[in-house]
Amino acid sequence: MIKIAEVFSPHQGSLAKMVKQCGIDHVVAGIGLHPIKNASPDDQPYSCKSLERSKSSYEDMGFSMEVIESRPPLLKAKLGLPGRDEEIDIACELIRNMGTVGIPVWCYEWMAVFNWMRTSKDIPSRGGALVTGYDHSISQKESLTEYGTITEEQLWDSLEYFLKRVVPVAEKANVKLAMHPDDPPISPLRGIGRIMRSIENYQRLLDLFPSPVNGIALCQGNFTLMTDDLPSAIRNFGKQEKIFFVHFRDVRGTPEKFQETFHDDGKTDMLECMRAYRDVGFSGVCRPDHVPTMEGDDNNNPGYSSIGRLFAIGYLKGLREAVYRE
Ligand SMILES: [Mn+2]
Repeated sequence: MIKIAEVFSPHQGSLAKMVKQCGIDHVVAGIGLHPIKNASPDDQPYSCKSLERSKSSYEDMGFSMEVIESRPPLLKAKLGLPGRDEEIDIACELIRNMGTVGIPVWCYEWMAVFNWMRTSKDIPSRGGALVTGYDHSISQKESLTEYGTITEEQLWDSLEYFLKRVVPVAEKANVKLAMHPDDPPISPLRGIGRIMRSIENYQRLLDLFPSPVNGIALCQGNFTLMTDDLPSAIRNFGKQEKIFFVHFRDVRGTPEKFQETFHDDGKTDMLECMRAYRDVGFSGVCRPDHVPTMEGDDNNNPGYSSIGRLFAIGYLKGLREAVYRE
């Protein structure tokens, strides 16, 4: 059965309690992984010792640590710049140590320079709840970055270089590599190409290294902008046993102009998506992603309102119960 999780740091004790009260037993770790200058190997945040400590902290709060969703710096690796080998060394070290400590999935991404991009983070949605949105006509008005133009082929080359080193390490460590899509799934952004933005490109990633550890973080909010039939895409990748992790969220609109929504208020047939995960036998982790900021919460961390998460967890649990009882 699909597992439901939430993402938080070991320091978010109050949120962890709320999540626990909703009956959630799994956690996606959002932990800092930036190398610390002059620290001993054991004190690096990606060392076995540090990962072991995080895992114990989560266990003390009642959660098993199933996924790491943060990354050490990979900008040079993505842009193919000098120094990339040192960055990749650290990624390999992280993966090896995840294997030793027993954390089965690493969610990474290949968005260079920008991570998820929005043009507004306080659009009033249902009942005045605040959501984020993206409008390509606005973001395109901004100039190129200091990195100039980065083509999609450059990114495919750097990704191949990265995976050539990382996949064998992940295979040996038995850690799954779950590629998160580009958000928004559109290319280029201010001159920076984006490659993980279509169903075809995902298949290209899978075919590049046909390994049991090379797979997908299926962030529904992005995938549903790549296709009008998300349940079929889930069935397609699920049958190939390539879905390693799921982000459960929804949007309304197109890749060029969309806004996020409550989980029961977007363009996607969420019930049919849950049926698809069930039918392909997906037994990995799904977490709510980007929730509206609801009354009573501030909008300091758009997409991650605590109260908004409670609605999402409840809705997700209800869908799961309905589908697995059918
Ligand atoms: Mn996501």
